Amino acid sequence: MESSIEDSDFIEEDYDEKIRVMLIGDSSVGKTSLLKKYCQNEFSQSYVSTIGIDFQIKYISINNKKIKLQIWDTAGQERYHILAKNYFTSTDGFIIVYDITNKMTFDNVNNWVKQITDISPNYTKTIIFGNKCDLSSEREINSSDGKELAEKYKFKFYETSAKNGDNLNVGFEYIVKEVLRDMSSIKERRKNTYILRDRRHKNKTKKNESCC
Ligand SMILES: Nc1nc2c(ncn2[C@@H]2O[C@H](COP(=O)(O)OP(=O)(O)OP(=O)(O)O)[C@@H](O)[C@H]2O)c(=O)[nH]1
Ligand SMILES: [Mg+2]
Repeated sequence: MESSIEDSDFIEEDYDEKIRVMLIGDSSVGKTSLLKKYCQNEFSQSYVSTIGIDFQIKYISINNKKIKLQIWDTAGQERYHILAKNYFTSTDGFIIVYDITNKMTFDNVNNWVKQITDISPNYTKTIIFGNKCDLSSEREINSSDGKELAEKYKFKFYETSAKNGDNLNVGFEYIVKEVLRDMSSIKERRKNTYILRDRRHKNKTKKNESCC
């Protein structure tokens, strides 16, 4: 389901900062499961592929600040990638997820990094999750390979499990802290994104006026 990213729904609420984080990665790596485990402490073995894009909200406290964390869950299926990319510029931090039992999803991390850097500004924060670390007997990617890949991009790396919750709190908190460290430039970027969006909207309205 497509969700609205308008800012007006945040105005009256009690929080110090709002931060938008997006989960990206191949189909079936566990993005939706990670979100469910982190937000609701629930896990299901059944697989329902995400259609389009969706988000959930979680309030957390970091550095004595109340953070409204909006976590976007994207679909791994190729046909929805363009939709997700539309939201990249308004995202503060990315979590690239691969499945430690599926080498192809690990190899594709490079493509996901490229997609982010093609569209998003340099100061966007990114980390990598090697998910399903509870399935050690099916492992295709060693921990050290995940770490090495992350180091190549200077990203932080965690092995996670949406099933038992391994490293979820620490991983999400890390990306939030990274975003908070850069909050002033992120706010500047947000302002510019809204100005651009507003101009596009006005141009559209003008066109419609002239044709009627
Ligand atoms: N054992 C184990 N299974 C997991 C884990 N995370 C996800 N799964 C399973 O992997 C399958 C796919 O999980 P999803 O969370 O739907 O994957 P997704 O990345 O959201 O997939 P798309 O929506 O298609 O992009 C489901 O059957 C989950 O139960 C995990 O950490 N451990
Ligand atoms: Mg999903």
